[in-house]
Amino acid sequence: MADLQALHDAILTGNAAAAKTVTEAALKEGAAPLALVQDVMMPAMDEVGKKFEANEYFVPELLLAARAMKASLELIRPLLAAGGIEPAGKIVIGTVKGDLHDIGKNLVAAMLEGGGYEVIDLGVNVDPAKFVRAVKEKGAGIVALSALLTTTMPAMKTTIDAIKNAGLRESVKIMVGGAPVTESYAKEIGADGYSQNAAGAVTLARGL
Ligand code: B12
Repeated sequence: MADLQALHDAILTGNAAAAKTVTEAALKEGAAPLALVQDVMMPAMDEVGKKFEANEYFVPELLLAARAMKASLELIRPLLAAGGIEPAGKIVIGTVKGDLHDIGKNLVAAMLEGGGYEVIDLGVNVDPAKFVRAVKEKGAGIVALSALLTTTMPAMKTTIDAIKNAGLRESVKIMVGGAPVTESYAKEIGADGYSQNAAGAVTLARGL
């Protein structure tokens, strides 16, 4: 039985090699990929965040933890994406301007791919104009915006406004998410939907 506490600890201590080894072992033993993410890895990341708030961790520790999480996710992501059957539409996704956090966004992208969507991932720190261009060029039906900082949440509104000003608001649905984002904030900025997590993002996209 793979030691899931070891996976938790590997992320908490930023040990990418250990995170990879334990993830490999757990998957080989039949662990559910999404459960590993939600029940082990995300709680470890939350603990990292708490240590950062308490001044026990600083940016280097955040970076190491993120690297360990990514090493593990590299193995998990293809499994999440493999679930899909019918092509359901095109989704443009990105982390908004000023924000470099992409672990959650990448998970959402993988789940949407798994849900049968073609996902166009614009990366991090994405300018509103780049979202507008991608919607036009790719003919996407949904735009998904991610923000992890309270200071970059307003860039979600700026992006929605840019889509409106380009005359595209009627042709796309916009969903938003990220740790500081709430349902009421989503409504306030004129988004069509919000989900707290990656699994919910697929259900949300279907609804939209
Ligand atoms: C890892 C990390 C980093 C890494 C990011 C590496 C990377 N490649 O992503 C690095 C070191 C670069 C970093 C930098 C900074 N960070 Co940081 N970081 C974190 C940390 C510890 C984890 C984030 C994470 O990956 N979580 C795991 C993923 C899976 O969860 P998630 O992102 O929330 O995503 C889920 C949901 O939110 C949702 N979701 C996400 N996006 C979307 C989109 C849609 C459409 C939908 C539907 C759903 C959805 O689904 C996802 C999966 O279920 C958090 C603390 C925390 N626990 O959140 C701090 C945190 C976000 N960071 C913080 C800060 C302050 C910073 C810095 C300003 C630090 C500094 N002084 O430089 C910089 C900012 C850099 C920038 N301009 O963006 C603060 C933010 C505080 C605030 N009020 O805004 C936090 C909360 C830490 C803290 N407790 O203080 N950080």
